[in-house]
Amino acid sequence: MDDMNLQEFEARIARGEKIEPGDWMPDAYRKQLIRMISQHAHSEIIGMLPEGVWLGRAPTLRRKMVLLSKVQDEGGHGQYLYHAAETLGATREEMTDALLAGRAKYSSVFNYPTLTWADIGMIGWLVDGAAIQNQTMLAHCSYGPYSRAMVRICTEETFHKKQGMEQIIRYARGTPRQKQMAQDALNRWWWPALMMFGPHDTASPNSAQLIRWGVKTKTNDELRQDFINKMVPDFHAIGLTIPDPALRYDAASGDWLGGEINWDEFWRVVNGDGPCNAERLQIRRTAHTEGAWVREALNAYAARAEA
Ligand code: BYC
Repeated sequence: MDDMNLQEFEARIARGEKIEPGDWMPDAYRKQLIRMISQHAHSEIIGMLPEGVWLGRAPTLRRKMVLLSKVQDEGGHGQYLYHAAETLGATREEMTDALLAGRAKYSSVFNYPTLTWADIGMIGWLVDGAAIQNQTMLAHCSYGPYSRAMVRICTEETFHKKQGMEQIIRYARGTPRQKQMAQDALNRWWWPALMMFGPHDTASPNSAQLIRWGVKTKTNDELRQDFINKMVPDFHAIGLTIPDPALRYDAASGDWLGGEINWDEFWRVVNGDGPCNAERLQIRRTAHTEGAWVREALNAYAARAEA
């Protein structure tokens, strides 16, 4: 019976149909999606922190309003994604507990500090840009609720990327000090942004299954290369230098080829030992404790409404 279900499931994916919450799905598909969507949700929530610390230090009212709106959007993305994971049987409590206990993963990039205002522009352009590269693919993924969440998220991420681009272009064309700030920010964020795409395909245990079942349609390395090819000419056009001495254009493939990512650093950060991992989790734990009264009030209201 399971074999027949599996055949039909794979045939549906091959026809480009979406798998919906009540549909039959292999247990491994459900587990992969819960893993990936919950990690993605945590990334959105933790991702509010590096930018959130600059809300009180934005240089103008306009910049502050834009940043506030972006950070709120990220919180909303986390909500859509937790809901998408709930449709697969994960509970919000389990996912939150895993994050707060340090058992859950979230994107490595958010464990780096934001040292200057230029980092805020660079996150918008580079980090949201990398996210769009990945998520435009996920908007076509085989699981309906995840793909629909991605469509909406990508629309908002496009605004995030544009506001970051606008800031960095302005700095790159500004005073020598502003240009240096933009360059320093690029130096800090280039490699962490490339790490967002995950390990090389040969070291990615999940990719084969995710590709087989239409969750991913491109590999980690393919997406990373597409991203590099897009970003290098943009940064060159505004006079910034990519912090990779090995970078060169390969006319045969049309690719910008670069040096190797520091994979020791990547795995250290993924496994909890990056510059800000402890701080990020501590802030989430404090927020969770301080928000206990809201959850209690909502539960009491729901219990009364049911009575
Ligand atoms: N960081 O087999 P692999 C945003 C883990 S937020 C940490 O290649 P997969 C934004 C991976 O989980 C956007 N961990 O995995 C928010 C796996 O561990 P487990 C964030 C990483 O799933 C606020 C192991 O390494 N985007 O845009 O095939 C402000 C082996 O990897 C990382 C998403 O979450 C990493 N960078 O591919 C601004 C997109 N890379 O679970 C912006 C959704 C790998 O086996 N996720 N690992 O223990 C994905 O597309 C994929 O899950 C990944 C990894 C490409 C990240």
